[in-house]
Amino acid sequence: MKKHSTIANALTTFAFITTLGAANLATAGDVIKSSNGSGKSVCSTLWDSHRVDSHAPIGVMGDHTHEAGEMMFSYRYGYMEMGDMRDVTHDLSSQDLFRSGFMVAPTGMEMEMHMISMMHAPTDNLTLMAMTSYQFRSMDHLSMPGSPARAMNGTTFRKKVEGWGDLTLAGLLKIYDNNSQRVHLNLGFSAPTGEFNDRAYPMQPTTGTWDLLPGITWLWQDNDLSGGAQVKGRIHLDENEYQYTYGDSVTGTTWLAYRLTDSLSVSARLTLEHATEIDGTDSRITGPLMSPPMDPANTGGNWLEGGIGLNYLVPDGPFKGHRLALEGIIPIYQDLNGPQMQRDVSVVVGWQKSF
Ligand SMILES: [Cu+2]
Repeated sequence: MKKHSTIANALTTFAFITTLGAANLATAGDVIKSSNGSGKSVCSTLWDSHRVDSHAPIGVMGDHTHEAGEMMFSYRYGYMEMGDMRDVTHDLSSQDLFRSGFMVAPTGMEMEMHMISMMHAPTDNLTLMAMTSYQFRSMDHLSMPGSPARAMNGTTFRKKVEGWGDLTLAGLLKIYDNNSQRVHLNLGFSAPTGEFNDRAYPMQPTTGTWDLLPGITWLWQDNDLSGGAQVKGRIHLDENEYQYTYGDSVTGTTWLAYRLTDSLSVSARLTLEHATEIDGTDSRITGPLMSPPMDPANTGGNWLEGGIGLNYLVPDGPFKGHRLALEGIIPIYQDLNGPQMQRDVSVVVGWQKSF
């Protein structure tokens, strides 16, 4: 019961933020201001891609398109921490896991991603995007006290991996533009260029499969407010070299941004993600499942997260036009196919420059 009401609340909030944007446009759509007395630039209803808030919060990908001939380079650093184990919406302790037969309990995980991407617009309506990442993941474990397994008697240990992630290629196709609002389709796919390691499912920087990444993005601008909404999916088209397929997922994001000055905006975002569990089993895993992350059934779930961000556009000097952005993201609600590690805080920091 509680679970359903929480989802309902989340959806209501989600709808509320999106509607707020639409209502705001409806009331202030056609005003052309010559001065607003706050030191911010003159506003019109024409889309302004030089506004600091014309880019979404930095954790949102494929959010904007470019004008014909433009290029953009970007670098993002992402950090995510995961903590306590959870099954559905209940937290589980290491002792709970040992009691249910596992020999090893994960106690935390950290992920770091260095993401580089490039955008190029051959026309006003089509922007091409390429992105890849280099990732570090580490997981902490506690072995069961009194374990019969050698060297695993109540000890803690950390496993670390690193490697290249997959390559994402996308076409962002603008299908609607009335100056204050824009809509584009995200037509992307992911190629399995990343490297597998010898650890469990959550530690892999690659899906190992060709994935379709369809999506749609809506953007709007008003005098000092702006926002958008995006729905994106990930559909895995085949199975990877170890005979399994990560779960398909769909993510809905909506955000609002407020322009404090010409060079600084703040944002608030809500993201709801649903992923199904892994299909198949890693062919290298044989024998008993010592720890929950070794079980493909312990993947997928529903995550509702909220983010607060800052976008900064360098106004003058040698770095004029460079964009710097920061976003902190915290989980609001998680319903996991478990036992599975739950998300804690994430941070995304980024640099972008168009030419
Ligand atoms: Cu761009």
